[in-house]
Amino acid sequence: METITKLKPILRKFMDVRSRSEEICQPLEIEDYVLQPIVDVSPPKWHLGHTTWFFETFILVPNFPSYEVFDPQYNFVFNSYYETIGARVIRTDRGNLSRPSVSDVYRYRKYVDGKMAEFLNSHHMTHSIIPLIELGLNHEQQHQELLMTDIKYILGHNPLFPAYKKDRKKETKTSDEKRMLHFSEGIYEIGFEGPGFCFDNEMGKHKVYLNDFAISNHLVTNGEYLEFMEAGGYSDFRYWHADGWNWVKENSIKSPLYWHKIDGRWMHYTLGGLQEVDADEELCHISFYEASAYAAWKGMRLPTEQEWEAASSCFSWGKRWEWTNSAYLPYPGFKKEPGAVGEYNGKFMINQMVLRGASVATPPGHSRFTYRNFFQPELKWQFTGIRLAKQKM
Ligand code: AVJ
Ligand code: FE
Repeated sequence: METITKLKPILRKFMDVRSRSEEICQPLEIEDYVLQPIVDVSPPKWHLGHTTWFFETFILVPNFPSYEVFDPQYNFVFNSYYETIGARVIRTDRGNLSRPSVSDVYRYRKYVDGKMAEFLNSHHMTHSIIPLIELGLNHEQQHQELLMTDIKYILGHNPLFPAYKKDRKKETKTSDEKRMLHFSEGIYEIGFEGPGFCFDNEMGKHKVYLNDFAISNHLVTNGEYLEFMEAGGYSDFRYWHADGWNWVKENSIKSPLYWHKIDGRWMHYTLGGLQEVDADEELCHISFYEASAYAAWKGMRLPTEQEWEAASSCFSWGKRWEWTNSAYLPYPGFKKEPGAVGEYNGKFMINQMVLRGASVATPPGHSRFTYRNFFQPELKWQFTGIRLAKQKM
């Protein structure tokens, strides 16, 4: 057997990413692995299986002739949305599966990891396959973030508010002095330019014209958002989009997700358990509708994704995904890859908003300033926050 130090870099990276997903699940009890409390939350067990299925389906089956699939039925359970790959369990039913069991899924991971190691050391592993492996690894990292988000939702909607990790340390607060950063109108370059990995939705690099704008160097805090709540922000239609206003009324929305008023004090569920809301901490878990309404109440707006990208080297980011005022659309010259991986991003470029940055749940090194995350405007279970912008007068 080779020693760890002699592993190929790609195999080392593979093992690091794969083991991280399992580490995230370490604090869970078996029962936590199976729940799907809302359609957007997938059971942790499903994330572990689906990311494994991705390597099996897109790397091993097409490229490793001796490979035998672990279980031919798994394709139906762990295919997320690839029409090219065929029929699958409907998304709302992911939480109704007691089988494959958690231990089956861990055995599946071990089997595929072993075969991937064999494959990466074999002559079947060629240079042209590297981008697909990078995609598989970045895909698993995206699911690591989703795992954290979904675990928080599962535990945070249990009436006992169990902590994910009791000794979880509190987030550090930003100490930068708050101010608006001013940018002059002109041509800016947007999009990814190598080297390294990026998703297809970040390509290709292109020019945009931006008018003068100002963007905040900090994120909105809980205390600032509380002022909006106490000023009646949730009951004044003037700040809301029509869709947002309907959503507030239909769902009786009154606060960010995980907030509870207990004995007259605002508490919120955190991965360390229920805690008092800290006024100085960056606000988290709000929808695009809320972000947008808050900005309107302030007499400002959200930045566009192009403004955000152009300004991003001048502020710190990475603790909250930041809602932008940009619809998730293809960049000029966007091309879908042929085959199933062409379904990865492109077909979702409708009815979603772009988020920029990264969050406390993002694996280190996974994001970059050109990264485009995207969700529907009413979703608030991701670690989302608000950065304000305005036109320079
Ligand atoms: C980029 C986070 C919106 O959640 O579907 C996972 C990530 N893509 N598997 C999503 C993703 C394929 C994607 N988001
Ligand atoms: Fe996926």
